[in-house]
Amino acid sequence: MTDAEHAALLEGVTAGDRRSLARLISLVENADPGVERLLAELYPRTGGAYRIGVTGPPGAGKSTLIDALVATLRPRGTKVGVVAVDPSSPFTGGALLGDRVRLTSRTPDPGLFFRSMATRGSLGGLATTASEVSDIYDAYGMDLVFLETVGVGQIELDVVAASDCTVVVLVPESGDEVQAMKAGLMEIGDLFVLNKSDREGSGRAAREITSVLGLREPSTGWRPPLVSAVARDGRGVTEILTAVDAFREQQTASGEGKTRRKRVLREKIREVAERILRRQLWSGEGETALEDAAEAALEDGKNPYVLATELASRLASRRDAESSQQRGGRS
Ligand SMILES: Nc1nc2c(ncn2[C@@H]2O[C@H](COP(=O)(O)OP(=O)(O)OP(=O)(O)O)[C@@H](O)[C@H]2O)c(=O)[nH]1
Ligand SMILES: [Mg+2]
Repeated sequence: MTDAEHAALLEGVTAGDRRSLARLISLVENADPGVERLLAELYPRTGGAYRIGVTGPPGAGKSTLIDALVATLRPRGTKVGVVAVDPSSPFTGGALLGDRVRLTSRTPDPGLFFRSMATRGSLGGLATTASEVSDIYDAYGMDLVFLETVGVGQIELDVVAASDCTVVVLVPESGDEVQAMKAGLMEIGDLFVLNKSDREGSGRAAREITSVLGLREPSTGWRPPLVSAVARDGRGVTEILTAVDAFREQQTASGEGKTRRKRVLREKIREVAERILRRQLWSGEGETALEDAAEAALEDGKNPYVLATELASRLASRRDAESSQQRGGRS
């Protein structure tokens, strides 16, 4: 990318141009080598967007809930970006609840953007990519970012760990499982939603979930509330937004939000630094040396563990030499 293209792209994103937004997100997803510089230049524009992670068992209604939230938030003027990791159902942009709100006009809404990402094929580490996409939304001018992921594995949990507030969506059928889930989902939620409350058994499930939540030690002065919802009809949405606001205020007042933010930043810096190092390692002769090592292992029966150890120290000393050269060049 030329400097002019680079500048035009950044200009486009901060001016609210959707095509620039989509383009930059693609560069981040592909872990394009120039992307750290672009993100670094965007960073001063961030800080305005609140990030809400939405997780829970498959099919709990996470996407439907985000759609319902969007249908309530957009008419209020709140600008929303959504990142969904491996969604099996499409987002409607609130259009399903379009009887109440008209979001189905032909011109795309500049204050709403959805992006889906596949677990497989993300080159930069999924949690990092999701958090970088959030930064881009933030710089674009979004007020809220939703990160949707199925709460099943570590990668997914890492995604929500990078959010300011984590919403765990459960369904009445989860009632029997909550005891077992205590160690996982039940621990990461700042707010719990019992979706599909129109179904049988929702009262009992609500009591069970509440009792498990009651056991949780509110070490940070916040006891996660449970909100009953019927996402398909938009029921419970206002209550969820109120609870998020209350959490947000509590986090600011207690200083807990800052502690969390630091943890998120530490992980971000670690991940990006690792990505840069990895890219530098395998650039140029790194890749050739790797090819030679594989050849030696296969054809000459050399020990791959020994080869890897030798290669690692060669690459490390090459890096040292390069960086001292750079230092010398600059002074
Ligand atoms: N009865 C009932 N069904 C609902 C409700 N909310 C969502 N559903 C239905 O549940 C199904 C799954 O909803 P999704 O929003 O795709 O669920 P999800 O959690 O995003 O699913 P994954 O992304 O695949 O994990 C859909 O058929 C929805 O119409 C609700 O409040 N009540
Ligand atoms: Mg979904």
